[in-house]
Amino acid sequence: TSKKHAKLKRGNFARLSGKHVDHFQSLLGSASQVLTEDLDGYNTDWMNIMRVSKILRYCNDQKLAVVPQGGNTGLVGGSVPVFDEIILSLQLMDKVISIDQMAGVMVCQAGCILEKLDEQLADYNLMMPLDLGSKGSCHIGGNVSTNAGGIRLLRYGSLHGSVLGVEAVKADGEIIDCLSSLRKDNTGYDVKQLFIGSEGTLGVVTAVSILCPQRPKNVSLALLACSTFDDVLSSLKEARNQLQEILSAFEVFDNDSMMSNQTNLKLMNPLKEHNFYIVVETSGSNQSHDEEKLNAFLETVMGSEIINDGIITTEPSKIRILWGLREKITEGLLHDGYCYKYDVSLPLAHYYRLVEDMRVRLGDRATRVVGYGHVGDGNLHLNVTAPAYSAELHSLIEPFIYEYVAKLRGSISAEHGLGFIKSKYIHHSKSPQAVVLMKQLKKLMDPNGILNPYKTLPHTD
Ligand code: FAD
Ligand code: S2G
Ligand code: ZN
Repeated sequence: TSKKHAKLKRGNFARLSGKHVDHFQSLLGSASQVLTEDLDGYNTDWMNIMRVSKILRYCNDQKLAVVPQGGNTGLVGGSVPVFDEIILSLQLMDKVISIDQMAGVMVCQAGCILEKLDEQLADYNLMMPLDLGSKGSCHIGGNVSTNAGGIRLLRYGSLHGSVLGVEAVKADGEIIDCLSSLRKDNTGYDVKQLFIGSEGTLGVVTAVSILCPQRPKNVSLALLACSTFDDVLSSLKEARNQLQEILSAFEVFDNDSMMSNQTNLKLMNPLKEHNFYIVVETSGSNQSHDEEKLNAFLETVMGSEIINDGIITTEPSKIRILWGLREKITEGLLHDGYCYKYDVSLPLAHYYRLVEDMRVRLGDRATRVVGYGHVGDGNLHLNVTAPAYSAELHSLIEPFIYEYVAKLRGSISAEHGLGFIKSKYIHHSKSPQAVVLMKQLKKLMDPNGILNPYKTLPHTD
């Protein structure tokens, strides 16, 4: 690993020894074979909050660096060691603690898988307030730690709003119990917010209390197509105006993304070829009311030729297929060879101009330059693919893209976090004073710096 990070010096952390492993085994008791044996099928909840606390206290005393790990689906290198840090997996802390159907609040352990939580909530007519393409593997603890966004943020907001409580363990083993389920509690600083989005650098999240919306009675999905990005924005404006509270997702992807789906994943484009495709999802409780609003919206956008083509369905299996065209873009692009991934927030007027400018800048050095994402949140996923990694192509993309975004006062990481690969670019989106304050908080909460070192905060200066 040190070759990978030639320039980066390993921090002065201890090296794991047999003495350390013996101690961990003494802490884990009968569960200790988990340390050496394959975790699959291991079905006893061997790790509880006290064990996490003892493990961290020991690591802190011994100056052993630790990487907290959830579903390992993060995209910025935050959940894997940089040198020889110990991985602290939460995957076996996967219990739902309570579901209050009346209040619409669920409390669960950090290692619960997002998709499984959503399935369990269905029995209570509730749902998770977030939905990501990685839902089959990502953990709620990882979602909270990355402040994950996803396709439902447009309707249900950020985890900074829907997470009501967090239980976490600090580097010294101290348990911070903020596992409230109250909607309103204005007593002092809202310290749980420190663990939301801090990517495992301030504490290990062990449990979450989260507000779960009512599960919609009917969902409709429209895949629309148009020629210009201005048409996309006009459709967004019209959707907000006419669909209002039933609008549950509004995603865009360009034809280059669609071509990658078709070529690399053999997915079918149900429409003719167009420059842009839009996924509009409505979720409501009254079928006829919802249909009336959706039809009025479609009449407006198709009638005024903003939209040239489209299909609509309420059939769950067809909805999944159409969502797949958007959610599988990530997977398809990897078939081109190497993928440079960027997840930025931009003012909507510049949202797609960056893709066009990047295409001109890279020319035929790139296989594909695609733009897709949560346009309703101003969040663009710009991906560049090539047959293999090339330092020359990389240097044409970075720092150009970060400077471009910074000039427009956008964010160089809208939802994926900074992790290891983007931490050094934090100054493009945060003021020097803010970065100093972050470092002071880190020093206060993790004085030995053992939690996820080299991540989130710049490790240069
Ligand atoms: P991991 O990858 O295991 O960890 C992520 C970070 O959180 C690391 O820094 C890790 O140290 C820390 N961490 C994990 N668990 C804990 C814990 N219990 N306590 C403290 N720190 C912890 N992200 C989005 O925001 N929106 C999307 O739409 C989206 N779509 C995706 C689609 C695909 C196909 C893929 C592969 C990824 C996508 N992601 C998306 C990125 C990723 O799924 C999210 O960042 C997710 O929240 C990571 O969860 P995880 O459990 O896999 O965390
Ligand atoms: C999405 C997933 C990862 C990527 O599809 O919304 O967040 O950047 C992304 O392709
Ligand atoms: Zn995304």
